[in-house]
Amino acid sequence: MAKKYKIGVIGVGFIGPAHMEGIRRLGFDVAAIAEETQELADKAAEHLLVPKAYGDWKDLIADPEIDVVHIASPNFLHFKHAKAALEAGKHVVCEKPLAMNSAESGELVRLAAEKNLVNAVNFNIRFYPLVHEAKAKIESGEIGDQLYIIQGSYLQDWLLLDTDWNWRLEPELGGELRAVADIGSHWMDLVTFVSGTRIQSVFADFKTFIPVRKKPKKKIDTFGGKLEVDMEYEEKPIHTEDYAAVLIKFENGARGVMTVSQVSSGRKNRLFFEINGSKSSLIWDSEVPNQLMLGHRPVPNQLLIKDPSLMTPSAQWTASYPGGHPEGFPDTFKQLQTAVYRYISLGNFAAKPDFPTFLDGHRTILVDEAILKSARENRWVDIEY
Ligand code: NAI
Ligand code: SOE
Repeated sequence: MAKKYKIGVIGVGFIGPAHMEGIRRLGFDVAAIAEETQELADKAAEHLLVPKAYGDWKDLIADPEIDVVHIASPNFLHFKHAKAALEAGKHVVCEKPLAMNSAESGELVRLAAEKNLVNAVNFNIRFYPLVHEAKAKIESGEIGDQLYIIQGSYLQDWLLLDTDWNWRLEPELGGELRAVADIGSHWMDLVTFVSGTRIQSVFADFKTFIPVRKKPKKKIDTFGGKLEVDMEYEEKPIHTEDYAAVLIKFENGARGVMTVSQVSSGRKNRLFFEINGSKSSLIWDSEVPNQLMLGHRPVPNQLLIKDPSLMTPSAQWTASYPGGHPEGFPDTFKQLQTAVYRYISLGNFAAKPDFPTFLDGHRTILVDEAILKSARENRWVDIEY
């Protein structure tokens, strides 16, 4: 019988509980959580029904009962948390972006390999069933021998107003890049996964539409950062991009463009991609994730509604429910973790992982850095993997 893993989660704000839900759906125990203070940890543990609450993440990592550490803290802490967990001999599932820069992410890749520990980055969007199906269709040649154009966007509106606030707006906490690293990282990982080709060079244009924002003096939640009447605030200059457009050349010769924005009214959390091949096209929208459009020239277009019996065998496992039973955002966490924990259970860490690893997280950061350089220097920049 498979081992019943004991898992520790660091950071249980917005997304930590989504990790926990996935872990519990697989039948494993969330044995402990860690938060910024003991008070926050105790409160969250009571609410989320967790037996152990740590006010210091080092104690969670040192806990001998914990087999795997999930990291869902703000970006600037990922490197510190992941490094300590690996040094303590724990497998790690870390949120994106893996680290604040490629020096850090490269060190994590090397350390995980040296310690022979399983390492995953939570690029969860890969695990919508029809995303796996899109990849299978490209691999089978259904879209054509050649991919011509890979384009799309990731648009949100939760930072539209100057009264919207979150730690992601502060470079020391979120990183030098905002929209690109926070949501563009998902898009770039996704199209690389689906198309099977990496980004070779980039030309970027950035804009910060809201140069000064009102930062509330009290702590507020992700996606809940609305300044309330009478709330005290301070004015903060903003140095990270609200919007970016990035022209892309892919290694296989395809061309593309990615648009990201956190100030696009009406777009709540919409990742969109369209891949045009020499024969057909694939079109997918994360806000309607159970539909994949297949675009054709000589015959009418098709709309594939998620249904494992209509999917390619290699992609079928990502759909847990039959056709007509939609799967959504929380299911992607469960499926990514299914892949990770299956791999841990099988114990052959020389095998190719079927989930995003620290190497994928590192490569995305290398692309992020090239995008930043391009925007600053107003020129094409190649990525050196
Ligand atoms: P959040 O601010 O809602 O939650 C972060 C939590 O970490 C907070 O509860 C905070 O108190 C806690 N924390 C801060 N310092 C800590 C410390 N020293 N020790 C332990 N806990 C500490 O942020 P959110 O939105 O949950 O994002 C967390 C991470 O997850 C980010 O890196 C973000 O990029 C990523 N994310 C990924 C998503 C995905 O779909 N893959 C979705 C949302 C976030
Ligand atoms: C905020 O932009 C955010 O929570 C990102 O950090 C996540 O990665 C994305 O999945 C949803 O939006």
